[in-house]
Formats: sequence, structure tokens, C-alpha cells
Amino acid sequence: MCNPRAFVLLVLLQFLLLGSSVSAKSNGSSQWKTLTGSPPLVIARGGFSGLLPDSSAAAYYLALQTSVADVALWCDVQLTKDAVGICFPDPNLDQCSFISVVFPNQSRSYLVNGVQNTGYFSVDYNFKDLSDVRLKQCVESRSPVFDDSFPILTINDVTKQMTQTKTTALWLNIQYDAFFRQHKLNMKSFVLSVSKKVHVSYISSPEIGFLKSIKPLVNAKRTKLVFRFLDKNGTDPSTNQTYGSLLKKLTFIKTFASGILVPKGYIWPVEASYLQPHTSLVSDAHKVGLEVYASGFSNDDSFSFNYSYDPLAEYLQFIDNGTFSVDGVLSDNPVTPSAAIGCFSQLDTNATKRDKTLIISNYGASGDYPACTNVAYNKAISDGVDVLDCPVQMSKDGTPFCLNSIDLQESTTIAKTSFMDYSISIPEIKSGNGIFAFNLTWTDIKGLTPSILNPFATEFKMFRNPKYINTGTFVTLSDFLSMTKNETTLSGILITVENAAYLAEKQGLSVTDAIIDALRSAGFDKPGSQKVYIQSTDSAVLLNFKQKTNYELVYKIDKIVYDASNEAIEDIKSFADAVVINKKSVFPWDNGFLTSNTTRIVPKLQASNLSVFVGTFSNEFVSQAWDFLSDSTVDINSFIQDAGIDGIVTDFPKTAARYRKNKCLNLGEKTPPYMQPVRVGSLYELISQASMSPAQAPAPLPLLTESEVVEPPLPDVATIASAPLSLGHPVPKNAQPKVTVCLSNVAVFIASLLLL
Ligand SMILES: *[C@@H]1O[C@H](CO)[C@@H](O)[C@H](O)[C@H]1NC(C)=O
Ligand SMILES: *[C@@H]1O[C@H](CO)[C@@H](O)[C@H](O)[C@H]1NC(C)=O
Ligand SMILES: *[C@@H]1O[C@H](CO)[C@@H](O)[C@H](O)[C@H]1NC(C)=O
Ligand SMILES: *[C@@H]1O[C@H](CO)[C@@H](O)[C@H](O)[C@H]1NC(C)=O
Ligand SMILES: *[C@@H]1O[C@H](CO)[C@@H](O)[C@H](O)[C@H]1NC(C)=O
Ligand SMILES: *[C@@H]1O[C@H](CO)[C@@H](O)[C@H](O)[C@H]1NC(C)=O
Ligand SMILES: *[C@@H]1O[C@H](CO)[C@@H](O)[C@H](O)[C@H]1NC(C)=O
Ligand SMILES: *[C@@H]1O[C@H](CO)[C@@H](O)[C@H](O)[C@H]1NC(C)=O
Ligand SMILES: *[C@@H]1O[C@H](CO)[C@@H](O)[C@H](O)[C@H]1NC(C)=O
Ligand SMILES: CC(=O)N[C@H]1CO[C@H](CO)[C@@H](O)[C@@H]1O
Ligand SMILES: CC(=O)N[C@H]1CO[C@H](CO)[C@@H](O)[C@@H]1O
Repeated sequence: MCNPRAFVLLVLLQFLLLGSSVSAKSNGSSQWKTLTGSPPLVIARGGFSGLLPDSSAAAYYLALQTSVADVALWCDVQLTKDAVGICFPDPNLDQCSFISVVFPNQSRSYLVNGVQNTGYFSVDYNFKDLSDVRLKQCVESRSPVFDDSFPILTINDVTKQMTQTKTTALWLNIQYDAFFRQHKLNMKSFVLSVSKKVHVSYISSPEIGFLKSIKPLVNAKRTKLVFRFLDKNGTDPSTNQTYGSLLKKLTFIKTFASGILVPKGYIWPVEASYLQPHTSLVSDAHKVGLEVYASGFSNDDSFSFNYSYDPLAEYLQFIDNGTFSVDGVLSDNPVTPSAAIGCFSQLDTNATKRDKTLIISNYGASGDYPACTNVAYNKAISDGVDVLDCPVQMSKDGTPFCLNSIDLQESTTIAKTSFMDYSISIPEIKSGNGIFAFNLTWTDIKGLTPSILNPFATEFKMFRNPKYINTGTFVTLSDFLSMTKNETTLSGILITVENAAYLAEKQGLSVTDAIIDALRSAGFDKPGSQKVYIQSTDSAVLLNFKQKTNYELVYKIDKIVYDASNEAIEDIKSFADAVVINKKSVFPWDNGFLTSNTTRIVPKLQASNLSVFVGTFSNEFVSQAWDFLSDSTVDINSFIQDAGIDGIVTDFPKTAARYRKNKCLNLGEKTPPYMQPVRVGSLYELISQASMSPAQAPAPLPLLTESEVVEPPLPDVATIASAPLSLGHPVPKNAQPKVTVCLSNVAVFIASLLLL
């Protein structure tokens, strides 16, 4: 390796990433519906190109470390002017490297398969000219922090990396034979020379002419030839036939290839972002003896809403749908298909839970349906949630009902109705205007149209399940209780209480009494199989319940806290059995990367017999640290295995429930690499090395102190004759002593954080 910087980075990676070479061979004895009956192949496109620059040494390394042992490393072969074979995604080097910085003003224009293309082409440079060119991420949405560190690799460099694991396969993709021939470069003789030196397991090309010409010259037992299909409209330059028409000639293709590689939509078509019934391509191809590999898998690409942003679900659809299995998948994030194959396939529908972590819904299955609607609740139950949650709000006429927020604007279309006139500002509740639940009767609220929560829409333009954006109906607390009471799969329900003091004092509504009454009427006050959890951020609410009931009490800490003082923990123990904390309190992060190991908060709370629940888990990869490889299962696995939490609060109970059934739990030393918790901090180290400037020292650890935990007791319920007087107006100072005290406590707490 000519670049000392990249070498240092690689050594670091080697040191910090999963080091053990535990055998990760998939279980071959099970019945796969692939052509040969073997498990499907995982093909790492340019290495782990979903995180690290495509075709970089680091990307290939990470792929080897996180995948099944027989992973195939995919190299897009390009030739330089002096006929050196490099692995690079395109013959135009411009988009995925900094070549234009090294050779300013040298861009050129060529016809590539009939399309005019401008940039910097490998055919114009000798390999040694490229020694100062560094790689960069080709996909804009991917983190650029690893850019400008890694040089272009030759195929030789890649095969050297593979020697440490004997089972790894090499896959050479020859995308542009015709183009290189136009430039007097002979791809065929180059590929043959490589295959004489190293074992090339697969050669793919979208050009029939190339495959036909090489077929007599390779050993069919050692090397499989794969015909690659592109867009159905596209044309193979060697035959002038469209790929769409070639799809009808599988027996002809079998004469020169042993398999086909097709865009995944050829198998499971997607229309308007929803999955259509599958085509018969896999079984048709298997009938004529062709293997089928599917391309286009990456964890950060928009895929069908049928998968609920869960990339593992997509792989299962292709390899474990009961009807067929593709023979391999071409992936930018090979950890995910590895886990799909090694841990999640062929699970019994009734597979037992192998992990005891509690799964608690966040407003029902709110990732799939509008929050707290009947459909969100039913989906959460059928997805296997343990504890179903109802955040209780009060209507003007005193009906407790389930909704994520006291402000009806957050998950209904009320802002588009005549109730918009009810929009007011109550700074004690939230900043900005709201249309508050206690201002409308239950009849009016029931008539509102629910609307799905979209936490990642503004910043990331990621939207949830558009087909069901306004479905479902809202339920009262007593509806919720009768729906859950006989549900044997639920181990409990969780009732969330907020704004109790305000409702009592200003609106004359006692939310705590309403809840206690509803639970009693539904029979939850008697010992039963289901636990009732009462959750609040307000310790006074929990103390109130503690005096009157025997329910499990859960204290929610909104702030990010890495530790807690002994006094604070003693206080919490006096009114709570469990605590809910933020994900970022468990693994500190900076700019999307984990900065250090787990904090002390979880063991500290657990040492005092407080259960620790953590939230909120979402499938959208933008909600996860990059360290979790854009895979919600890797995220969940690390929190459970590394941090040992007791419960996870999630918008997508299905992903968490499936995790608990996977075959790779409790295997100890035999845990395959793709189901081991990530080594936190390793990527962060890599970045600070890459940018050659030490990462900023992390901010001082936020500590939970006693002053925040202690709150004034709940006020008495006021008698309110008519519409409250002070609604929408600033509260006179001396009228609200209790609230003022409370606010000043928070202010002191925040100030103490800043001073730490
Ligand atoms: C492999 O599959 C066989 C048959 O299904 C099973 O008995 C065995 O336990 C499996 N091994 C592993 C490591 O999963
Ligand atoms: C080279 O590039 C620079 C900056 O893009 C530009 O100002 C200059 O005119 C270019 N020179 C030639 C000869 O194209
Ligand atoms: C493919 O062909 C159809 C019909 O000629 C056309 O409408 C469509 O835009 C083409 N798609 C691409 C990607 O070229
Ligand atoms: C394909 O079409 C081009 C342009 O029409 C023609 O020059 C070329 O000879 C054709 N190739 C084959 C193999 O038919
Ligand atoms: C995908 O989801 C849509 C909407 O729920 C549904 O109609 C369709 O049947 C699903 N497709 C598959 C293949 O399951
Ligand atoms: C799974 O469990 C359900 C309910 O207990 C039962 O009806 C069903 O037969 C079971 N299925 C299998 C495959 O065991
Ligand atoms: C649900 O439970 C209640 C009380 O335990 C019982 O009266 C009712 O019949 C049950 N309903 C169903 C559908 O099982
Ligand atoms: C994390 O913990 C491990 C083992 O306890 C230690 O070796 C490693 O240095 C720690 N890493 C960081 C970034 O703190
Ligand atoms: C935690 O609970 C266990 C068993 O209930 C008990 O033995 C232990 O003393 C408790 N520890 C603390 C710190 O309360
Ligand atoms: C076993 C399994 O998951 N089968 C599924 C295969 O895909 C079809 C279509 O989505 C589902 O209906 C099956 O349940
Ligand atoms: C039904 C009801 O309480 N409506 C009130 C909601 O709030 C607005 C604005 O404060 C009042 O004008 C309504 O009387």
C-alpha cells in the first residue's frame, strides 16, 4: 500500500472493528429454495459501500468483518491506459473520487454505450498517475466523513485482502467491455490473466458478446458466468437486443451463462412505492437451470413501504417467502443479508423468544399507522408487542382517551377544519400555538381525521406509509382497556400521564382520578396476568398513583443523562419501579457517530433495582448512529447485548419482536460476527484519524441531580365554572406559585448542566 495514511486507518479498523474470525458459515443443512439448495450468496458491492467509499480497502475490510464467511467481494473492473485492472464503480472516475482535484481542467467527453458522458476516464491515465487520487462516497446522502482517505485499489490489492479468509469469493463485474475495446484495451485477456493467478468465482457482464467470448476459456467448475440484466429498455451493445426482450430467452442465456443478475424489481415489482405480487422469474429461471441473483439492495435507499423501513424485511421477502429463494443478493450493506440468511430465515412462525427484553409500543405501531388509532394498536398486537401504550389526554367533557399529544394538531388534520379557530398559546404546555384536547368535546375529537406522525419528514424527507396516512379511529381509555383486557399475548399496558397539574388547576380535570376509575371499571385493579404501568415525567403524578394504587410506576427522563447522583436515584426509587431514558443517554454520540462506550446510567439504575427502558427506536436509518450500519436490527442488538437494557420503546414493534426470535441469540463464543454488538467508538476514531484532527473532547457528562427529580405535589382540582379565564394569556406572576417554583427548579438544573 503506497499511502501511509490509509494504511494507518486500516490498521485502526483492524484493531477496532470486530476482530474475531468466528465461523460464520450459514447452516447448510436447512432447506433453501435456491437452485442448489445451498444458502443464498451475499455479494458485497464494492465492499461495505453503504458506509465507506465504494471499492476502498476499508469498505472491503468492513464487508469481510461483518458478513457471512463465504461472502463474495464484488469488484467493478475498469482498465487504465496501461491495462492495469482497478476496482472502481465506473469507467468515469469523476463522481466517486477526487481526480478532478488532482488533474484540474482535464475532463473529457466519450460515448459510453451510446450515451455521451463527461468526466475523467480510467482509459486516459496510467495507473501510477492515479496514485494521488483519493476515493469519495458516490451517493450524496451517505456520510462524506471517510472521503479523501483511501486510494484506488487494483484487483491485486483486493485479492490480497481476501487471503486471510479462505472461504471468501471474488466476483468480477465487467460492465463496459465494448467501451474498453473502443479504446484498444482488451478486457477479455485481462480477466483471463487474473483468473490464472487467483480464484475468480464469478464473472458477470451485461454484454452477451463478452460472456460468449470468454466462456470457452474459463473453467466452468471454478468460475460461474452470470449475465447481468439492466433496465428493460436498455440495449446490450453486443447484440442490440433490449434486456426486456432477452428476459424471454432464458434457455438461450443458459447456453453461455450459469446464472442471471437482475434488478430486484424484476422479481418483486414496486409501483408507487408499494410491492406488487412477485413475477415468476425465479422459478422460470430455476426451471432452465439458471441461478438468479438480485441487485439493488442498500439500507439507505428508499424501498417499498411494505418493508416499513426495515431493510432486513426486504431480504427475507427475496430469500424466505415460502415460495422461492434467489441464489444471491448484491448489497451495499452486507451485514444485513448475512443476518437475514444466518439468523432470521426459516424461523418457525411460533418460534420461541430467545430474549427477555420487554417490547413497549410508542403510540401503538405508529411507524405504520396514525398514532394511537385502533389500527395502530391492532398492528402492534399482531406484530408481537408485550406492552401496549396509551398516552391519556382529557376532552373538555372529561373523557380520557388515547393520543400522543395534548395538542391535537400533531396527529390529526384538525388544522384544516373550522376548529382551527381554537388555536391558542399556552406556554406552560408548549411553545407556539396548539389546539388543545381539553378545549374540545370527545364527540368532536372522535370525529377528527387521524394523521400519521412523520418525525423524519422535515429534516430528511422520509415519509411514512402514505397509503394509510389518514386511517383509523381514536379510542377512549375504556375502549383501550377493553381491547387489551382479553389479549393474551400482551403482558401489560402502559398509561402515560402528562400535564396533570395544569389540567387540575386550570381546567378542573383530574386525569389521575379518571385513569384510576377507568382501570377499576375494566377490572385492572384486581390481580391479573397483565401488568399496568403508569408513566410520567412528573414525579408528583407517580407519587399520587403510589398512594392510591399498586401499579408499576415508570419515571420518564426526557433529558440526556449519562449518570445520576446517588441522591437522585434514591429519590426515583421512592416513587418509581422503572425508568425510561433516551437512546443517546446510553450511547453518547456526535454528528451521528457514537463517541464512546455505554455510559454509567443503565448499570447505575439497575443496581438499584430500577428497570431501564430505552426509547425511541425507529426503523428509519437516519434515527440511528452510523455505527449501527443503517440496520435497525444491529441497533436493537447493540442496545440489548451491549447495554443490557430491560425494555425498548419502539414505533415498529414488529422489528423488535422478530429480533427476539432470531436463531443467533445466546450462542456465546459462537455468535456470528453479523450478530455481535458493534464496537462503539471505532468509526469515530477512524474519522478523527481521517480528518487528521483529534475529535473534539466530548462535552462533560450530563448528570441527573436530585433537584430535577423532585417536583411539587399535584395541585387540587379546581372548580371551573365556564371557559377558563386565563386561557391563552400570560399567567400573572403571583397567581402561580407552584408552577413558578417548578420552573425555577428546571432552570437551576439546566444552569448546572451548562456550568459542569
Ligand atoms: C442447522 O440445522 C439443523 C437442522 O435444521 C439443526 O438441527 C441445527 O441445530 C442447525 N444448526 C445451527 C447452528 O443453527
Ligand atoms: C481551468 O479551470 C479554472 C477553474 O475552474 C478556470 O478558471 C480556467 O479557465 C480553466 N482553464 C482552462 C484552460 O480551461
Ligand atoms: C422505457 O420505455 C418506455 C416506453 O418506450 C418509456 O415510457 C420509458 O420512459 C422508458 N424508460 C426509461 C428508463 O428509459
Ligand atoms: C447494433 O446497432 C448499431 C447501430 O445501429 C450497428 O452499428 C451495429 O452493427 C449493431 N450491432 C449488432 C451486433 O447488430
Ligand atoms: C404491499 O402493501 C400494500 C398496501 O398495504 C398491499 O396492498 C400489498 O398487497 C402489499 N404487497 C405485498 C406483495 O404484500
Ligand atoms: C402457532 O400457534 C398458534 C396459536 O397458538 C397455533 O394455532 C398454530 O397452529 C401454531 N402454528 C404452528 C406452525 O405450530
Ligand atoms: C373479556 O373479559 C371479560 C372480563 O374478564 C369477559 O366478561 C368477556 O367475556 C371477555 N370477552 C371476550 C371476547 O373474551
Ligand atoms: C470500550 O470498552 C472496551 C472494553 O471495556 C475498551 O477496551 C475500549 O477502549 C472502550 N472504548 C472506548 C471508545 O471507550
Ligand atoms: C434488589 O432486589 C433484590 C431481590 O429483590 C434484593 O436482594 C436486593 O437487595 C435489591 N437491591 C437494592 C439495591 O435494592
Ligand atoms: C413465509 C413467508 O413469509 N411468506 C410470504 C411470502 O410473500 C408473500 C407475499 O408478500 C406473503 O403473503 C407470504 O406470507
Ligand atoms: C368548546 C370550547 O371550550 N371552546 C373554547 C376553545 O377555546 C377558544 C379560544 O380560547 C374559546 O373561544 C372557546 O370557547
